[in-house]
Amino acid sequence: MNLSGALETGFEGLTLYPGWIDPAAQRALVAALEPALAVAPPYRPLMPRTRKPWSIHQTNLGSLGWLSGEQGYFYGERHPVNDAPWPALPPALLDIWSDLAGYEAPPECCLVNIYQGEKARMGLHQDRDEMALDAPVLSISLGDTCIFRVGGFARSDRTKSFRLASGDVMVLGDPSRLRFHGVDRIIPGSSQLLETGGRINLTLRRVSEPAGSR
Ligand code: MD3
Ligand code: FE
Repeated sequence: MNLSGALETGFEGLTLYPGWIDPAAQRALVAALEPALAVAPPYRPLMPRTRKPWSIHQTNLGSLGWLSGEQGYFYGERHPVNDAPWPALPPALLDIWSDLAGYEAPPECCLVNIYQGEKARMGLHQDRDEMALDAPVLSISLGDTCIFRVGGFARSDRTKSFRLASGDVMVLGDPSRLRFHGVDRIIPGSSQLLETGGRINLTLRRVSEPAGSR
């Protein structure tokens, strides 16, 4: 698909590329994730204040992983359970970033969010733990379709809902980078990609300002 496949979302800087990753490439991505998830097994993060487990499982790929723990939200170089360094970013993910991010430096983090079952969701939040806020966030959806919600810059601002299906890529850049967003629910059985059902979201982020910038 070319860039004209991009869909206007009504929010400047927020672009949806429906079906950007074709079915064969989606299967290849899932196959590339398998050995990485063996090195960095998905775990259930804990909410910083309440220490309640999230409804989803997470893990990371890349030089820095996004973590949620008693200390709050932060980036770290090692898996919180097995202390191993995160596995490398698969070349296919670096290619998608080069094609769509329009940013001079590669991503440092791929947060893997795994939604399994009726209760899996992600509450309304902002992505603001990165120093490179000039870099976009790139989100890849695999497996079951989700109902995704985007709002404004305050939690109480009105929101708009979208569906994200398997193979869709979304780019969240300036001036939408700090919009509130969340995942309301997954539509069970909407994709056959994952043997176990559910949805995998891959969120690519640049964390640190590239050397020599500014
Ligand atoms: C809109 N993940 O990991 S990705 C996250 O589908 C996260 O699992 C969701 O939010 C998921 O932080 C949504 C899409 C996304 C990411 C960042 C955004 C949408 C965004 C930043 C601003 C606006
Ligand atoms: Fe987010």
